[in-house]
Amino acid sequence: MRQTLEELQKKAADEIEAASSREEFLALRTRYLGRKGFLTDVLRKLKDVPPEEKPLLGKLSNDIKKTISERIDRAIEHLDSEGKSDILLKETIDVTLPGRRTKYGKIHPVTRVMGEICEIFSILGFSIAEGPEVELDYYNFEALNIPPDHPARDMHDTFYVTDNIVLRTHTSPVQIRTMEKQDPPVRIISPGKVYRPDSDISHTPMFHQVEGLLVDKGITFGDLKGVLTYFLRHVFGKETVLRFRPSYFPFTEPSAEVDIRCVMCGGAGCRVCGQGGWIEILGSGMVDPEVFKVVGYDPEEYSGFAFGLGVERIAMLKYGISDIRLFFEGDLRFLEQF
Ligand code: 2NM
Repeated sequence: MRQTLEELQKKAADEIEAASSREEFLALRTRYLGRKGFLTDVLRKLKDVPPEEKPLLGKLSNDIKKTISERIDRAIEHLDSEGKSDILLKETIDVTLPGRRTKYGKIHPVTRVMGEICEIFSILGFSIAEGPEVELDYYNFEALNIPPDHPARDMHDTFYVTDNIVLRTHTSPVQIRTMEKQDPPVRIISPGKVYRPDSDISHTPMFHQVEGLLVDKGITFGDLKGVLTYFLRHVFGKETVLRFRPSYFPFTEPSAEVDIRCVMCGGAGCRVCGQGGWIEILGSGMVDPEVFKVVGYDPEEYSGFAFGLGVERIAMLKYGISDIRLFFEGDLRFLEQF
């Protein structure tokens, strides 16, 4: 019996020595110490040995059991800590490596030009007014001296929502709404989206406009010229040459369109200016007395000027972009350049 026990101890020691994985150690524990294990088997036979040998053999088998159990425990513990240091080694970070570059977004060129325009007018004391893009026919047309069947309605085709509701074709309705609510002096610009069913290299069904309105006592066409000259020289450079050309709008009288000397050819004639040497940049005029009457201003007491411009058009000229649709395609190769 003693010999069996000693052989068992030797065999267990060898097998523990040879094992290397957690699974193997656990299997060894079952094989030697489990309910049907070798050692349990031997211990069961202890009842058949002579009584005088029992204490010694009992102690020996308990010692062996304890030793095997401890060795397996230690081996597993060792394995665990080795595993942890393996992980720690593998997860080491080299803090001297350069970081990954973050891709920053860019401000959309239309947003950027719109911001620049607002900035210039805010220096001149204009504040920003906003209003709905889905607008009543009344504010979009009628209050602006454009009655139903007026030929000026053909000037801008319109998206109709219902008989009397439209997608605004310009931001002038914001100025009507402002004048309805507020007595003069008024000094506002209204930036925002407007809608017209056009589509080609210079028109999209939605585009951005900034309109301006200044009303006070004694405002003249000279004020209009001064403000618009200041504005355009800030956008296109202080040497910019301007031309005020008579025009017509239903809501202004007199009306003028403002041209700048072609930014591409300097006036010699090119593709951008259609060989004319001038580029039309905005529409303007003295607010028609009929519009003042609609909002309850006395045209004998007050006068004012208004203007409107397309933001994409200005951005195209500023950055030399030939197709307006590039602004709306979301192509990063285009957008990243701004
Ligand atoms: C333009 C050209 C000329 C304009 C007029 C008004 C209002 F509401 F005061 F009558 N707002 N905007 C106006 C005048 C707009 O855009 C080409």
